[in-house]
Amino acid sequence: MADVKFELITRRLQEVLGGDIIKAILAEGRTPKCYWGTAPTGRPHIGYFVPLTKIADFLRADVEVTVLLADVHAFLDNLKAPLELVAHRTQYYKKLLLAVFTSLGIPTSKLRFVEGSSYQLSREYSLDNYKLCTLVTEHDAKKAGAEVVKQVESPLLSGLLYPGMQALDEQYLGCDFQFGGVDQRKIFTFAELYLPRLGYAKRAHLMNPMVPGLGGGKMSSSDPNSKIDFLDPPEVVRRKIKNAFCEEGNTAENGVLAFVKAVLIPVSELRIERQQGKTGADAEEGASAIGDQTPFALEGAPDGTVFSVFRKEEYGGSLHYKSFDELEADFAAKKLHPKDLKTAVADGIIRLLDPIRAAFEQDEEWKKTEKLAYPDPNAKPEKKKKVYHPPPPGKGKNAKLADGAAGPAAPEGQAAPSAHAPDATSTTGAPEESNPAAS
Ligand code: STL
Repeated sequence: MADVKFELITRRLQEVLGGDIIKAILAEGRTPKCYWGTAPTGRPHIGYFVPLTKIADFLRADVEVTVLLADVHAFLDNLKAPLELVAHRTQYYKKLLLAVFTSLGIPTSKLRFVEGSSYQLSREYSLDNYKLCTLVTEHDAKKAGAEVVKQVESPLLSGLLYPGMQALDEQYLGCDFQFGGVDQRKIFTFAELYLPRLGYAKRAHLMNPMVPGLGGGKMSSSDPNSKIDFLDPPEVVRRKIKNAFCEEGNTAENGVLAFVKAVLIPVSELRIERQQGKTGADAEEGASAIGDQTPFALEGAPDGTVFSVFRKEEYGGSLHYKSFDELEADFAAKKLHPKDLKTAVADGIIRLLDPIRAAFEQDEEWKKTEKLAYPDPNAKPEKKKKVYHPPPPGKGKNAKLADGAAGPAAPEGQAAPSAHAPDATSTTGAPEESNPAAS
């Protein structure tokens, strides 16, 4: 039993550090606890299906999963999420992640969502953060964040705090292992080194492979056409897939093939396993799923098909695959044309996104949050409010009044506030006409 769970927890990962920690917990019959963190910055794209399908495995192995909405990290990283937007983005991410989990048939009652700011501003956490600052060299902090924190010409101090706080999150969220992409590796090894120096336990780290974007490069690139948004309608999905880099016979840097491998096939397998009654730790798993829950196989496909590609009879008829390796081999041998593959992948993505967009359309609060979280950059800026600048002492229309009479009266023994003091009336920003003190 422990072996089966360990296999489920670690399958399809690129790397596992500290697997013995998890094995020991399972051997004792205890429930491992894990967390996955995401910083609510830009609009999440369908690359998020990759960690989320892995989280489905954790839950099936009865792991307690926490999703950290790392709101403080979202602005520590070069203000990727400006402070005034971060709360809205956190809510947007939460709504979206809940809808995606539901669409995958993952019971969200098994998940705990935590906002970073709910504990990262506490006295204890702050003190640990400062303690860590006395242990970590600037060099080590920089190195740890090199792949995750945006690299800029004039690096800010906040980027140096990022890795240390992520390490502390493991302690404060009470996890046994942290899960993330292999891009987090330097932060993970940093945490393994420094948590014990604070007297805390070293945690295990499980890493997913990185999945290339549709341009063949990193999915999180700033080119909006290389990423498919969770709310993109079918025609936009088709256009973006059509423009994706997917060269005949070339399986390297092929974002379309990579998506089949990392998302469509694992989702198909999950659905097939459920059809067979293999629901893992939770018998109710999948019961509350919304949307079509059949694998990405065409009608009439042989049993065990995890991915089908439709083709007219005159082009040789449809293709059915039981594994990614078979699909990849056909593509490499040019037996499968990019155009046919792209159509099948677009169909699959449209099916995955359908219930998520439907959930969005039905949720007025979510729609409002979306507008606030990601305001239209082309919208006309609001007219700037007129700011009240007080005249220097002795000038302006009240200058003839006796000193101090126009402003708040000074209590006995105290000087009247000066125009330069922070509590002077000027800081209200109220326009002169509506300033009762001036009328
Ligand atoms: C991103 C993109 C990504 C991962 C993260 C952020 C992770 C953030 C994070 C923050 C604090 C933690 C753990 C993870 O404790 O792929 O923008």
